[in-house]
Amino acid sequence: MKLRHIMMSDKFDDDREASVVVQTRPKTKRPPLYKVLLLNDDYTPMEFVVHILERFFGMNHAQAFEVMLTVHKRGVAVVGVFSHEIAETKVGQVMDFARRHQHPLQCTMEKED
Ligand code: TYC
Repeated sequence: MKLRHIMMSDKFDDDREASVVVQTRPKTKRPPLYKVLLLNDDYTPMEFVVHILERFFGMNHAQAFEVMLTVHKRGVAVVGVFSHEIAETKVGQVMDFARRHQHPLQCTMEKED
C-alpha cells in the first residue's frame, strides 16, 4: 500500500520538521480485459470453426454454430473476453490447432476499451 507523508506545521526547536506517515486509500485498479476475435476466411470449413468454439471457448453446439455464422457473414466476431494471459493462451490454442490442420483460420486479441 502507498504511504503518504504529511508535513506538520509543528517545528522542533532545532529546525527539524515533524512529519507523520499515513496510509492512503488503496487504489485497486482492475487489470484490463482483452477481446478474442475470430476472423472469416474463404477456406476453413464451417464445422472446423464450430469445433474450435466448442473446444476452446466452452460453447454448446447451437451457440458455436451461431457465432461461426456471425463470423462468416460479418467477417469478424468477439468470441470471448479474458485477462491478457488467458486471451493469449486462447489465441495460441486456436492458431496452433488451425495450423496443425492446415487451415488459414486467424484469431487475434484486442484490448477492451
Ligand atoms: N467462410 C468459411 C466458409 O465458408 C467459414 C468460416 C467461418 C471460416 C468462420 C472462418 O472464422 C471463420 N467455409
